[in-house]
Amino acid sequence: MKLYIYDHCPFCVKARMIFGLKNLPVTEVVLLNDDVQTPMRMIGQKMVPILEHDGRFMGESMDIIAHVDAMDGHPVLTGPTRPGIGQWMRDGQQAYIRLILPRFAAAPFAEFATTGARLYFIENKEAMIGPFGTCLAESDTLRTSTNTALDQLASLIKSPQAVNGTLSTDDIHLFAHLRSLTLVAGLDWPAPVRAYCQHMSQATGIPLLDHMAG
Ligand SMILES: N[C@@H](CCC(=O)N[C@@H](CS)C(=O)NCC(=O)O)C(=O)O
Repeated sequence: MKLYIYDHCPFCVKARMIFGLKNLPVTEVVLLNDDVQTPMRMIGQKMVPILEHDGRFMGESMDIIAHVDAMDGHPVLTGPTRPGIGQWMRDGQQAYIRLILPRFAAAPFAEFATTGARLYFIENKEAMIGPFGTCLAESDTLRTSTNTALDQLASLIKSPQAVNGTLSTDDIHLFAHLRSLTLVAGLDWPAPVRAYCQHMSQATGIPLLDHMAG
């Protein structure tokens, strides 16, 4: 199986997670961010993640996860979800987007290996949220609200192994979200949230982004 991704992309992190959690081999292929043709040819949209399996292509991270988790008859995402986890992510979404997009754009990800690929990202995302310079100027305020939210999340985490105690799709969404936030320098990570990130990073084989935080 091959998984076409961008390294920064939280939806791709979700799809990558299931392979790590199930210890299944997959070849990850990082596309350049301005490569429109390859994803268009595969799924008719300029969108990742894309799974290639037995000559067929599948888009949509959660479809890929359901497909891969069911493949061997031993699913790992068996636990119930809790509405509070999804709500926590939705509540912080605006600050999250404004913190992470400008930092994605400046980081040394393989999908931005060419200037054209990086510019493609910047132009597209600035069209969505406005100039990155404005977002970066708001960093202190955005960090303050995110720190408050991380404190709240600490009390929601039942175990470093699984936010609700047993692995579920909440872990897929939450780890993908938190991994992006590790690119933001100067956040105060409560110990339970940090332990959760570290455990999930190890269990999935997906590195956190602290080493390139800014
Ligand atoms: N619904 C899709 C969303 C995937 C998505 O939004 N991917 C983004 C990257 S994070 C993308 O490919 N956007 C097009 C682009 O960046 O040009 C899924 O969950 O797989």
